[in-house]
Amino acid sequence: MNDAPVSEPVAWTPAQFEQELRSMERYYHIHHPFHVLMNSGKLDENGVRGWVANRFYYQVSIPIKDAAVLSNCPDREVRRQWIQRIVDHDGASGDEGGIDAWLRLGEAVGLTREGLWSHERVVPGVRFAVDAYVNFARRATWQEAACSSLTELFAPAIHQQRLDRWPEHYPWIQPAGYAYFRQRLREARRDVEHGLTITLDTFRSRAEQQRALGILKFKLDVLWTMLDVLWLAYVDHRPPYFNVVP
Ligand code: AHQ
Repeated sequence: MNDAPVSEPVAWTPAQFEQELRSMERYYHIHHPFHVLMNSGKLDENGVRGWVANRFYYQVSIPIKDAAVLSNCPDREVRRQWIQRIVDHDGASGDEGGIDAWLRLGEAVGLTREGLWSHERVVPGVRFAVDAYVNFARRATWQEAACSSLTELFAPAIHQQRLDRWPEHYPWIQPAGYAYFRQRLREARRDVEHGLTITLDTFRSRAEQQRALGILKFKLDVLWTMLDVLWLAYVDHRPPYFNVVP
């Protein structure tokens, strides 16, 4: 019986680790059938409005998530950078921020601000997925939560795809609604640089690096699951309880 200790696999170099993180793009929700349908112009108006209203719940949850990261982080330098994410969404004097831009997207697709804030269109599965992300950030270490935000490595492509395709596919959407996707192109790239530095610096052993991949997969699952339930509601026209209530 060979009782030599099983040696842990060698850690990836930072470049190899970054490549492994980027290889998770194959699970990104740009590939979900809902996004494929929406970004090829095949979603009806109610489906687009439903997506905007459900994603609003995600958008207003992001600053709460980022405040949880800050509350867990003892490093002033990290907090000084991370706090910008809250300002990007909540806005500050003179800049209404991403949440207001998303409200303008809502108005551009024919929704009202009051309706968006009421969350009346949010389906339970979207709420559960988003709340799982916020609660993860509350109980995880700030470095683990930073790692989970790295789905934004892949976000510029999906924002650009909307900007490139939606005006032609959905001419009924007021162009003012696209401001959010444009501003997010810039913000996502800046945020990812910070999140990637934290992740590459924190997760050093191979076991820690594998854990980081698992954390990223959890967040990819959050995004994918949101679209699973939106497919049921807006493509299959089987919203929750469709068969038991008139
Ligand atoms: O608009 C998005 C946004 O503000 C964020 C914050 C970031 C995070 O902290 O997890 N993730 C994220 C994402 C936004 N938009 C999504 C989209 O498809 O429009 C992509 C999403 C992400 O990739 O995590």
